[in-house]
Amino acid sequence: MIIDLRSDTVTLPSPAMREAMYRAEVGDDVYGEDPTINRLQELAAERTGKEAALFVPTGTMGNTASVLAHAGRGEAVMIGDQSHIYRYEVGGASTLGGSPMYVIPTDENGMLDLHKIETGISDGSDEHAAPTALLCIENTHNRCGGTVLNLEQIAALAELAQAHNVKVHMDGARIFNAATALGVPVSALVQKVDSMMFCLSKGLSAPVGSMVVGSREFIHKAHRMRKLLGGGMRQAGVIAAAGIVALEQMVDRLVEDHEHCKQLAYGLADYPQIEIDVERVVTNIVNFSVRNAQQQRLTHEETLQFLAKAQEHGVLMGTMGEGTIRAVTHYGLATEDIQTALHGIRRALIDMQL
Ligand code: TLP
Repeated sequence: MIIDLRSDTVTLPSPAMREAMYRAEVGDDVYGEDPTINRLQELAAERTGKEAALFVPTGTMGNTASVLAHAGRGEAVMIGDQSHIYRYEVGGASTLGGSPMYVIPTDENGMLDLHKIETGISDGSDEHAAPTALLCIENTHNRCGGTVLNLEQIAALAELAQAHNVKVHMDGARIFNAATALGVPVSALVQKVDSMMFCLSKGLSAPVGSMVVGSREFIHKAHRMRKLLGGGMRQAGVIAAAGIVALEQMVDRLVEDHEHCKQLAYGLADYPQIEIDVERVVTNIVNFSVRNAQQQRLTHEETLQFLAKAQEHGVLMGTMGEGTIRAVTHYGLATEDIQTALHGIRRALIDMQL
């Protein structure tokens, strides 16, 4: 049996989702006539406390449509160097939108430096600099190990941006994990941002789909950008039906994924070869690295060998580069699976003579 900890994107739809997909009432969404999509969009807007929502096939399309809707050609997008939008979305803002990305460092908790933001914002008065239109933030933060931005941090970022007439977009692919960890409603976490994308297809376990939320006016623009990106989807109520189940039934169980992640982190911390900070594990992602007998962190090549060994022992994990390994807990994993995964990892360490 394989225990797949590569991502929460590997989750399979729940039986209730399959049933809902089978029974979904559908229509042509390009005419706005798919009742299931319309219901999902209303539900997403309501849960996040925003005026309107748009169903998109992927998180990447949701972020890209949002950035294109906020920032015009020649207007800069300010963004953290560890963010998903900057690292993993093929530079959409720049390649498609003609927006330069102004990159600032992300700290280890996914927070951006307020001073760097303030000094980096351009209001357009200097003809040498592209005026700043947008600040992008990420919550939870993927590369930082599922860390969470709290209400005060979000308020500080949003108020600073607003004071300079800069919009804020939140990549909230895992915002329900953030809300679970903080014990606050998602609506509170997005109240001060202009737009947010969240994924139905990660911890919430839907097979496909993400949502963009914001004001009615913004969603109208994002809709146009979705069209530009080829995202008109016709009878997609078949997949939106699973999204409704995701929002109605899969949010409250995220706490289980967080407990499993802590259990995994504490188990890993017992192995002397593993370098890990269990205190930083607050949601469903754990980052760690492996050290050899000389206390040196494994190189990228050695890390790949370790991951291949772990796979031989039934555990799949991923690498974030520079010797960092990522494991993600999710729906479909039981407490026993975490123990089994820990055994598999231990056997891989022994095989590698670490
Ligand atoms: N992240 C995926 C893949 O990049 C590997 C993962 O396994 O974590 N924002 C954040 C913070 C994300 O983590 C992801 C996906 C996205 C956006 C993009 O979502 P999709 O994959 O639906 O385009």
